[in-house]
Amino acid sequence: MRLSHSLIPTLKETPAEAQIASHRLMLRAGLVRQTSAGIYAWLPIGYRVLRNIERIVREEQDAAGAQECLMPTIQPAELWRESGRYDDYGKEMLRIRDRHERELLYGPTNEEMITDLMRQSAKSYRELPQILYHIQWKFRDEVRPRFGVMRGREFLMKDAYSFDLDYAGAVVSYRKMMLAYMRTFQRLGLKAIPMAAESGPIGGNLSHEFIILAPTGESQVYYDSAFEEIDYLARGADGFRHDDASDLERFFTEMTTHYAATDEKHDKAAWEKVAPPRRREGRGIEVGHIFYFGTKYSAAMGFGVAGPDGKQVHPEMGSYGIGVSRLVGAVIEAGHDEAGIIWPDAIAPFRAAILNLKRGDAACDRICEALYAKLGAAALYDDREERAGVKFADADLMGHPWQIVVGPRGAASGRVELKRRATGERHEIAVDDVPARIA
Ligand code: P5A
Repeated sequence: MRLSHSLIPTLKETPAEAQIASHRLMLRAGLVRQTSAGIYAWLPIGYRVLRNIERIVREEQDAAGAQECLMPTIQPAELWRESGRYDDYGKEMLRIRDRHERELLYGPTNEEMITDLMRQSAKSYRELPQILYHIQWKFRDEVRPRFGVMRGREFLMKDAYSFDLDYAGAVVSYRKMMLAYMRTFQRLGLKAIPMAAESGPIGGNLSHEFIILAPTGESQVYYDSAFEEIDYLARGADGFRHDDASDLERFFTEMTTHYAATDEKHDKAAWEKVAPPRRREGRGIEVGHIFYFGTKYSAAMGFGVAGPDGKQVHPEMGSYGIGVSRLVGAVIEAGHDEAGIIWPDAIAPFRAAILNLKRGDAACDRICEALYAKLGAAALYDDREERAGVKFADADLMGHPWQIVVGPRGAASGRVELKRRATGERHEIAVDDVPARIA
């Protein structure tokens, strides 16, 4: 993309409404703009990041054997009357009437709809287990939308739903998703701790939140410092298989041996057993939440399948959410400095920015155009008529992993400066070596 012809409205000033770093930086780097309270438009570079996160989430769901589908955002009220949640959900639910006075709602989650879809077709235990997921916009009319995309009213969620014949099967599905989540967060460069959590309005009795430690987080958390010492990132990824129940049990045990809980689930007696020097209290951002809730929806909505003995059984269910749009903010909270964002390579909007320090200089223009042609979609070419200082500041602000700085002195001898955003290291190298170095 050429910066001169892009909707990337970077701001020098800090927007007054933004209270936390990620919100400030998302506005300043031109990732998003608020269109109504808690509702955001994703501008080109913000949308690239959102799609990159979505891709990683999708790949890990697929690897765990979950099937992707896409349910609508608008749902009929009747489904929610069947489960009893239409009234329970209260003011957070956006209720809509169509021209025929039919009651609709903008979905805050999809347990009812997926249960309805399964009950229309699954008739036998032989069709189970199954896990379905989609990545779709949700609406919750939060009383206090804040911190930008972190607590929005419209937000993008990956929500998965598991159906099993019995409790033992449901536990396997639950652990499978937990493993997929640890891998997902690892690939996003985040250290997410699974913490015992209250299951809230989704219901059920086994639930974990995935928390990223950050002083600006909205959740109060308690955990054993073992989570800081142990390299959970490496463990989550390696050595455990999705398709082996005993492997999944070992994984689950490792993840839940040490004390880690959110405020609602904080168990004073269990906390006292953690050696005092290892006790940690802090704030965290909830980037994911998983629930086992048994037959709550299948029973309420009359979804049964024929069991092995021919008798009808209500499938055991679970649901598993990841805050995809919230993750954009969470990744920035975890990776930034005074100058701006520092994207992990895996989700950066562009691998590199090409900074043309002297437009109109024949050698600079030629080298920049050649690099841009070669790198294609991986590069953002800053071809604006701007001072070098502005280009440096914007590149740091936008946080591209690499900056390729093309100035007249080096260009004359076919050399450019390569800067790594995360470390600040700079090297002068030959133009021809650039693609391999940043690959
Ligand atoms: C699980 C999937 C559920 O809704 N039903 C389907 C279950 N869980 S949840 O915890 O309520 O939400 C899942 C994740 O979505 C993110 N999230 C939000 N992100 C931005 N703004 C919001 N207002 C918001 N509310 C929830 C969180 O990451 C949460 O873990």
